[in-house]
Amino acid sequence: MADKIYYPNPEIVKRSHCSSMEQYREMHRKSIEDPVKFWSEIAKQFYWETPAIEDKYFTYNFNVDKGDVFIKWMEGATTNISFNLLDKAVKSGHGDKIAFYWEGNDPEDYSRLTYKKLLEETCRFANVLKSKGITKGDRVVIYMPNILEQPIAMLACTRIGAVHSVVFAGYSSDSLAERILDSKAKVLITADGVWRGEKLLLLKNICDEALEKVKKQDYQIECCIVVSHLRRLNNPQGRMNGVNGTSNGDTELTNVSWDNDRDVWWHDEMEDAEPSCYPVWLAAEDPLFILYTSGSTGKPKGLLHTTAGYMIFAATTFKYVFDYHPGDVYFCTADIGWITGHTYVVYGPLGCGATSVLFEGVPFYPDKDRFWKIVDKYKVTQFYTAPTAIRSLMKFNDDYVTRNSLSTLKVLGSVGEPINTEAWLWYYNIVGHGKCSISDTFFQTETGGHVITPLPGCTPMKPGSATFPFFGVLPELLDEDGHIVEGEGEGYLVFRQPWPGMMRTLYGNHKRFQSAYFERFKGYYCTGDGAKRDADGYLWVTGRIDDMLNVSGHLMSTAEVENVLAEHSSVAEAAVVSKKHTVKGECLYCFITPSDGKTFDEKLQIELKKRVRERIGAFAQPDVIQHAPALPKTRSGKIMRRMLRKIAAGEEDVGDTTTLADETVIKLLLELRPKV
Ligand code: 6R9
Repeated sequence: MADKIYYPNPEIVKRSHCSSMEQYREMHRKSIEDPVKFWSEIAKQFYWETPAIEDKYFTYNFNVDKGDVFIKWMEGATTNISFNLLDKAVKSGHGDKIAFYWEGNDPEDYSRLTYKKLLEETCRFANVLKSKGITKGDRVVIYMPNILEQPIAMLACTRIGAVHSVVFAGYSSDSLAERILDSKAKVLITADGVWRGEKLLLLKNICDEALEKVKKQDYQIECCIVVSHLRRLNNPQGRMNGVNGTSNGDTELTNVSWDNDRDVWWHDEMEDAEPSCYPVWLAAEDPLFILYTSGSTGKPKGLLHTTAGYMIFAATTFKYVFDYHPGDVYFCTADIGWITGHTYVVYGPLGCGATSVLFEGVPFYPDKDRFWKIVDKYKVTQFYTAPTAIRSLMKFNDDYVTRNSLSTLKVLGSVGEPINTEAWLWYYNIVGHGKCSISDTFFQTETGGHVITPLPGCTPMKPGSATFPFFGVLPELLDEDGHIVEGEGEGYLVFRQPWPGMMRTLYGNHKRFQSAYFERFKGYYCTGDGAKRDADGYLWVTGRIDDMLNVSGHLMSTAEVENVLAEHSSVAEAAVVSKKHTVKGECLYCFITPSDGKTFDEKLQIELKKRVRERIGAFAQPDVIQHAPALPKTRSGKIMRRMLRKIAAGEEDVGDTTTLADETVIKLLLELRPKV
């Protein structure tokens, strides 16, 4: 662990919301000792149609032995998120403030949206949804790139109490179909396509495939609303549909397949829609959204977040963790399809009336300094990205960074996986010129918002440590037997009590919610991550301790990849483990036992990689596929992944093999290991 401590720049301390560790400790203590007082004070900044019932402000049970797990904040209160984020800003005279600067894949494509316009568009689209029969509680799936219609669609759902389920637009048609089916969505919202660097993704075609698959399962959505995005791009390359190479000018794309009974264009629907829509007042615990995350059994988990608690937690973490002040311009590079995008592109910033940059493209297009160009173009003060992006950018000459000024930056955020010291130092010194605070934010789709993080104006930073808990969060480290590890040590990272923004259940499966998160250690929420606490009390999240992989910040389970591999007719069995990767953090290393025991060739490897890409998404493509005539198994048939991990890591000694049914397997696997 790096011992050097980096203190916040006095300029940042001076303006910050929390400017000393004493203040942080005091606020944290109050938030734990009296959560009701702490959060009800914060809740005053929001509009409540009806107030919460005082003695029911916060109730929960984390202990499965005492009954069902539940978490409730602000019972009795009713509100509407879009009203709080938009109407309030407009009513208080900030209607002309920019909510989003939109920066397209191509630098020639950009636009902006004020709070007033965002409210109007949100209301219009809420009316469109109503016209399609959507009412409170109905599920709406959104499969879109980072374009302005995405936050509009999400906020329109919140306007009328519909539950959005955003599916990251890098997921395959299979993954999309699975999520549509699981949530029984009525409407799907998408775009014709999107450019990512020089690659064109035809999203509507992927939706068509998904909807075909859904139909085969006897389910049908009622309507698919399509944004005609490619057509409006300024850059001629963007306007081309790329498939048959014809420019479409102002006409709609000819080769977007269309089902007249089901598909409608967004712009046609919006044309006559009313720009106002009275908000539906929702109960504090009414569902807000579902967001799927990988589960260790392979089947994705639809995490459910609710209204009031999520809203106040998103805004509060945003304000403190990025030390947001009016006039700042904030830029988060995440895709809205992930929790980081939900909380820190949409709900958190808008909840604070902030101005954000929404970026559609990739860090390397048209050149390797795209992020830094955007920072200078919009005078960004807070920049938030993932370690995998930092690692891939630091491989290039520093000149790509230093030829831009970056002088407006104050806070640099990191999220998605542990950030290694080298990447932290590069971020701090080269991007931040040694004067910015780094917020290494630990959180999960489950936690809704930041739970362990430094605060820019007070926390002395240690490279690679997410440092201390946010307000309302009480972490513990537990050993195998569930005993609390006091002081310096290592263990399972768990939380002892809920904070307002954490998930409430798995959609339609409360049993699985309890068994996945609350069975292992009674009375605690178990994150699935391991962590260390050093002598100064700093927390260092070390990574997943379950069968999960984190590839470039995308979480997936070994089981889901193994299931896809094993479906191939030439595969008898598959085992997947994670291997360290310099840019992606981790990558997939797969062991394959061919059905006939021997046929393992290049063709099979290509087919398997393609299959994983198609079934899960491009980000899940395995890096290594190794021939495994047999897998190391215990006598009871359990695959010993710990040995496979060592083989994948290039080690010769896999440890104790005496529990194996056949010890010779290891020698064979070591011999067959490809040179990578
Ligand atoms: C926000 C997000 C959650 C998992 C989490 C952990 C890893 C995220 C981290 C981090 C160390 C950080 N993780 N941030 N590990 N330091 N700052 O990524 O949500 O996609 O649900 O992934 O990501 O392993 O459990 P999600």
